[in-house]
Amino acid sequence: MLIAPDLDENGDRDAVMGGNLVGDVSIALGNGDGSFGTSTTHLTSVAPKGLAAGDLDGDSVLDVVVACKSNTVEILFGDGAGGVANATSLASVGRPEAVALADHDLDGALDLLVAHFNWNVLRVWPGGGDGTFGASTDYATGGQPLAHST
Ligand SMILES: [Ca+2]
Ligand SMILES: [Ca+2]
Ligand SMILES: [Ca+2]
Repeated sequence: MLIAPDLDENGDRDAVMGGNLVGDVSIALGNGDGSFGTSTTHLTSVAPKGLAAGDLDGDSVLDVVVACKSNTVEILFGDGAGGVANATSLASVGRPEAVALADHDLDGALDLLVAHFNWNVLRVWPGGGDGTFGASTDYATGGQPLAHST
């Protein structure tokens, strides 16, 4: 999985990649000329699959959400300089695979939508807008959802 948000807000896209075996996320900052600088790596739970970027704590800096097959959803809060800090994690079950950020309940704060492959469930955590999440709600899906878009 690879996404390309502008994490350090310099106007060019950066690469965020999940490392399946070790359980990590690599961030390579774009140089603005099509090349990338040295990547930095952040450990996560094993088998990160889904990635999404959005501002979850209201500081106007993009944060990265990682759905790990080992039943956690991890939030890496961006520091605005291309790094991430103060990671937090939400426990889940049923092999989270795909993640999206959208304001599902239209309260102005991004919510976390996670498709679970083994469980046939879309689990939605309502975002508080300050980096916290409320109690999740589950929605039944078809068999083995791998990805969804908003
Ligand atoms: Ca950038
Ligand atoms: Ca943020
Ligand atoms: Ca919301």
